[in-house]
Amino acid sequence: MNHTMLSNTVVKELTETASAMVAKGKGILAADESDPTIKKRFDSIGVDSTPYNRRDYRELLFTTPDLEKYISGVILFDETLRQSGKNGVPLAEVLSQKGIIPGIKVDKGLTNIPGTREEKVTQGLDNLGDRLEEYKSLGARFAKWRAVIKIGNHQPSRLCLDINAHTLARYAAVCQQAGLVPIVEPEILINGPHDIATSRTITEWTLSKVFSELSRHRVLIEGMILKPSMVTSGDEHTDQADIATVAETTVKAFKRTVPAALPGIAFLSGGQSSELATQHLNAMNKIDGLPWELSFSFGRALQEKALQAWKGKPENAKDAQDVLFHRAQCNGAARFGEYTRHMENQLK
Ligand code: 5MM
Repeated sequence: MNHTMLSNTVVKELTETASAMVAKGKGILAADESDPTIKKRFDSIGVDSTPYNRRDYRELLFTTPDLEKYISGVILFDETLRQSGKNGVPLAEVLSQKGIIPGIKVDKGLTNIPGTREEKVTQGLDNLGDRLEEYKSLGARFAKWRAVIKIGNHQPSRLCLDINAHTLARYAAVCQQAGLVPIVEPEILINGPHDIATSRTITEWTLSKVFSELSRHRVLIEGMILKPSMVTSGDEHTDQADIATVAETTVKAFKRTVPAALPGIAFLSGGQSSELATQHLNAMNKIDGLPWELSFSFGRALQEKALQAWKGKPENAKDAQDVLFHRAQCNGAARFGEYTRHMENQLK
């Protein structure tokens, strides 16, 4: 039987938090870039990646007026959860005061799997329970763990999928025991010359293994969120599948492999342009009879344009916030299948 070790109170808390994370018309902002990733982002606008600049940038994002209309939760990096804004209020509290749920990335990055051609497994299970207790005391109500699967010549290997599915399920079970909702993120990279059919096959294979392990580890499906890649052509494939095909193929693959008990699927953007990620989400939400909420948990597709507008200059803060608000609003509309290209010209 599932989740026998969780008390009724914890089951209720997990279920309610998970549903709030995928509330209609809203999605999750992924702002949990690790130090090397945020450095790369800051390099692109010529800003030094210091703790102060990272704090200023993330405070700017979180204090965007009315962000809570379209953003249900924010994924933070360890450093950010420990930082306070300029007025001394912890950034996690800045979010909770707006009704946005703070969450925390708890994985510790990737390492090679010996015996494979540089396939990766995610690290961070050691002492995870203790770390979660601390994160909870700092205000986090959900967690995130990202596994990375690469499509290539004879890749992913069975070993890579087995290890990552097992690790994701171990992480999810430990989170729920600590009372935090796990976001389970098996990212299938967009990189490569593969076609959309290959992407669908690998997605179905991955998701079926992940849910089989989640069930084996007695994870409460109603108290978790899945954060997957959309099913697209590889970015080097010459004949890119169109928006309708991506939407239909993605929904078909998920219907085959994802239990209806799951409250929601919050897609990552994975290197798609901001507009295309929104268009794909919108097209999926036009399809009738979906058993789960189809939402977003974008990093780049929400932040890219705001980062470019900011450029590290305090006088650009308002413009950057307007741009973030606008992207969140477009994705909020896509949650109902009501986004139109016309909305792109309606930046305030
Ligand atoms: C925001 O980026 C997250 C952290 O990445 P690193 O640990 O590599 O620094 C990342 O997990 C992100 O949450 C997902 O990849 C979704 O972001 P995108 O940009 O793909 O929507």
